Amino acid sequence: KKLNVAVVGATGAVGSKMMEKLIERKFPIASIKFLASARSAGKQIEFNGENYTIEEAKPESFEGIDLALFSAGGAVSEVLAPEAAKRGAIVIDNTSHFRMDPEVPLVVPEVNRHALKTIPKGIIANPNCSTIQMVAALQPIREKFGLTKVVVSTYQAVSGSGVAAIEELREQSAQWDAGKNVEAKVLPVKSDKKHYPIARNVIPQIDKFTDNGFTYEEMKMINETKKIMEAPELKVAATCVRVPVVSGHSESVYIELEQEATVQQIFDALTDAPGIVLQDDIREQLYPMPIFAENEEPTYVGRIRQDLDNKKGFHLWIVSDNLLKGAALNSIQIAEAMLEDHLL
Ligand code: A2P
Ligand code: 11C
Repeated sequence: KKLNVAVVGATGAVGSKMMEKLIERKFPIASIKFLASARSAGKQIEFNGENYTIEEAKPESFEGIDLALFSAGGAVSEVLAPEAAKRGAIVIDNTSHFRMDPEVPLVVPEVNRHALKTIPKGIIANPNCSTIQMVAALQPIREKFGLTKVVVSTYQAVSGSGVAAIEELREQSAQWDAGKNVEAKVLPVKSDKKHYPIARNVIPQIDKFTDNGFTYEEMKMINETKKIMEAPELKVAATCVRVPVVSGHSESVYIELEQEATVQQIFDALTDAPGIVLQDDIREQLYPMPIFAENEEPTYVGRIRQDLDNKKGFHLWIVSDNLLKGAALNSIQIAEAMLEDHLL
């Protein structure tokens, strides 16, 4: 079966990776259109050796579309995802807008593929990038030993904040090297009051602050993990930090299991787990890093250690390309799973 596909936000950091993955994974496409804002309408975009004209995303753009991949920000999804669904498209939405809606499945296929069977609104949410790689790595461990607690600190790449943040890091690095003033306009959050340089810095703020002192990014990791794992009782805490890396989110994760386990048993649980590559040999100084993960599909896990005070406690280091497994790849994998299960 071939599908009529629309990519919304085609000019963005995630949209362009979606295009790459559609080609690389030979996704069955009958027709495809590329949508963005009015600013891009009329410009040419290349896909699989052919030129296409970018169109402004409007409700009518979705007539006849079977699959709409959204990555143009929450405000665009809020308005246009229901319009696409109303016209019969299945929407896979990369923004946070619908994720906590009980009628919208929030899916990482390796963890909760079964949730794709019921799509009351015609909309499926793709989780936050830092959540996806964490739950993908923890699920195989959880299946064997149970999971009661997760404490994570992230080291997140600037591409998570879009094309403008990637450019900002490049410009600031050049400004530093030229001995000029470093200008900050985008990070940590474009719409927040203050901006700080990311070049030669780390910023302990991703997204705005909520009323409880955690940021929205931290609350996304907490709430989305519980929803995807269908575990409201799971204890989760997160501290999310931006680092001057272009692509590849890293995470230091402490977990507590229901049952005692050994490091070897954790290794065994992760070996051959879908989408996971164990990268853990300290004698060879082998551990996951963004430079290994960039442009790669797997989630890499290493530095696995048993806690020194708690036999049920383990420390892990998890790295994945935030634009791939964290966004574009996971979205395409959702669509592939639906095709396989005859749901699309
Ligand atoms: P455009 O390039 O026309 O602004 P990123 O996350 O990398 O910043 O990319 C955001 C994506 O969302 C871009 O493709 C951008 O298109 C798109 N976008 C932004 N605003 C709108 C809008 N109002 N309607 C449709 N697409 C939009
Ligand atoms: C970041 N995780 O790295 C964010 C980007 O909810 O989809 C994705 C935000 C989201 O900035």
